Amino acid sequence: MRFEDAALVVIDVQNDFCPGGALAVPDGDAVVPIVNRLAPRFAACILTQDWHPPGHRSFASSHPGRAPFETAELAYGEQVLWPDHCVQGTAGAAFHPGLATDAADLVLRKGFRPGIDSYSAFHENDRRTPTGLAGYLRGRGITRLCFAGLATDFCVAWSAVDAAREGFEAAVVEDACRAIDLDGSLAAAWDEMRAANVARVFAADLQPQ
Ligand code: VGL
Ligand code: ZN
Repeated sequence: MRFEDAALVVIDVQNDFCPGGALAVPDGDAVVPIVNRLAPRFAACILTQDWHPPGHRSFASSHPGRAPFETAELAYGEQVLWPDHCVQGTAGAAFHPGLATDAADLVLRKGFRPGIDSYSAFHENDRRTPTGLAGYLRGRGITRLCFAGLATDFCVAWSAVDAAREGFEAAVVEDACRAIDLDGSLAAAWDEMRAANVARVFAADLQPQ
């Protein structure tokens, strides 16, 4: 079985989000074999890559006196301040070495504007600036999206909710994701996804019948 009108969107499976990385998601590398098995079942596979310039405004190090995981008010609203991570061209920004990147049709980089973070693969955190992904998918006739990767409660959730708002049928493959879970952020993310009509599925649900 192949989902002809469906794409797997693999969010930020990069070294900095895996154990040993600058913003390590617990057990983050566990998604790699699951994603590699799922990707060939879809008509399209899209990888996103968090891709920040040095000194990005989402970095706590850009805000004197502030520490990682605090929040700050930026021009577009509240923003969590992160440890420096996924700096363009660094080993931390590279995909996990086990990820089957050759099978991807598109690598979408996000978070490259110095002053705006971009959790979602569709819009930057100002909720307005598009990344261009919706147009790409529509141009290919893709209507259904399954999301996997890191982290469930930030970039995966924001991407899936945006996808549903853009009119795509969206599902998150729960066991193909791992979360940061900052102060209840994982439960809040699932609540938001449910409210946005994002389906919650498991990799086994996507196997051939
Ligand atoms: C992410 C925090 C900062 C993510 C990216 O991929 O979930 N989280 N940048
Ligand atoms: Zn980031």
